[in-house]
Amino acid sequence: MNASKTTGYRVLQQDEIAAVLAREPSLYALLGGDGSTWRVRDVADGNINAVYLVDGPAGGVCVKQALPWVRVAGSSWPLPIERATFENAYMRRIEPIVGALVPRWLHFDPVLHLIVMERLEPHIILRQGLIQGRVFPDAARAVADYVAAAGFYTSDLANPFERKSEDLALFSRNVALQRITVDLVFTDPYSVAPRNHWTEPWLDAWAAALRNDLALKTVVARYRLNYLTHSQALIHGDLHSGSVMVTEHDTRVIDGEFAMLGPIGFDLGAFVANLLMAWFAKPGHAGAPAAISHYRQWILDQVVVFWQRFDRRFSSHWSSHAALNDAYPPSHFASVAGQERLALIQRDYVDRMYADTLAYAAIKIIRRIVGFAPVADFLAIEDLHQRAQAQAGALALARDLLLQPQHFADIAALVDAVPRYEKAGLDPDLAHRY
Ligand code: SR1
Ligand code: MG
Repeated sequence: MNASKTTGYRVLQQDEIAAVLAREPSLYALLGGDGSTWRVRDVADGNINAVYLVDGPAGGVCVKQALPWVRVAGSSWPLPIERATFENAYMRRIEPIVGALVPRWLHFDPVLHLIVMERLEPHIILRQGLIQGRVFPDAARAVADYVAAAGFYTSDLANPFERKSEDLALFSRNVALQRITVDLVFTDPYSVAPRNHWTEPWLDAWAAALRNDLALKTVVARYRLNYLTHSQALIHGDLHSGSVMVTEHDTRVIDGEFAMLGPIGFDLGAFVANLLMAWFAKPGHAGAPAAISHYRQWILDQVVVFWQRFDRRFSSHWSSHAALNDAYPPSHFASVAGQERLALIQRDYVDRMYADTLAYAAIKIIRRIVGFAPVADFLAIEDLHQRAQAQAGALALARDLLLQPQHFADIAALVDAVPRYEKAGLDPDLAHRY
């Protein structure tokens, strides 16, 4: 569908963008001038949508249009344009909760399925920054704050169930993108699927081992079901390092089109997975050995910062939030004993999210190495044998995270263990570390 007579939707060409924006008075004023000199650049970087940056004499905006297909695959892979409606609804819901951790939302055109948001400048995609070996001192903390606030304030812990039901009714209709996740994240990597790719032939044995490991597929199935049924909070649904834009002192989460009611650990695991993949890929990128080793330590430190900050912030939202909720009604826990019990309940709740985080991180790592949509961190390693060695290390860690989580009892144990997987190697039978 390039154009639809019934809905008025059409795929915009780059030279039409300025005229479409100029129709909207607030955008016309924000960009300044008369529109004829606005500079429009195609900066699409993700897998799915068209994205443009538009600069005028007074300011700039970022424009995102949902295409009727997956951008990197073309018209052979159709995808409903309504995903932009869900992204708009997610941002409207989440912005009052997370404030400046997202770009300012400027406009949504429900006919063209076009989103206009603040142009982030001089931000870059976190994944690119990690590949370049740049340090972003606040990023892990900020993303942790985002997940803690968004997760807590959209959960049953902070709302009467009627409010949560409204979110559920709306976002449970975002099925096209959930289908992508079910297939690409949870299912295809463990099957022979036409969209799967890996670093051939080096990872052939690993791909086969993942397909043939019934114990592993049993754990993955448990988490696929958890993803489908555990409507814990409104989650972002695709919180990898390509969904975060950074400067040294500012961090924004973007791309909420996969939003759904799901387990908070799915978002936490996505972010942890992408930090860990950056760690495994790093020796394949340019740089002096000492600098690379220093940078890798910084990445592992960020995994710890991320989890600990999330734990602290989520727990403190819970402790300080007195509003009506149907999960743990204040009337049940008002006594001293009740408060003590609530503290234990709180600890258990966060511990369960930690377990989910590890499992989803592992599943996210596997999907990026033997499924569709590889990450640039590994693709930046030109030598295919070296790339496969780095990926094999990440796969070996992921497998142990799923099959032997008891060895990663807390975040310190996780980051202590990671370097042991560096040389896990291309033979999956020899790659076990426990
Ligand atoms: C067809 S979309 C492939 C992937 O890109 C997105 O960022 C999601 O991670 C999705 O699974
Ligand atoms: Mg995206």
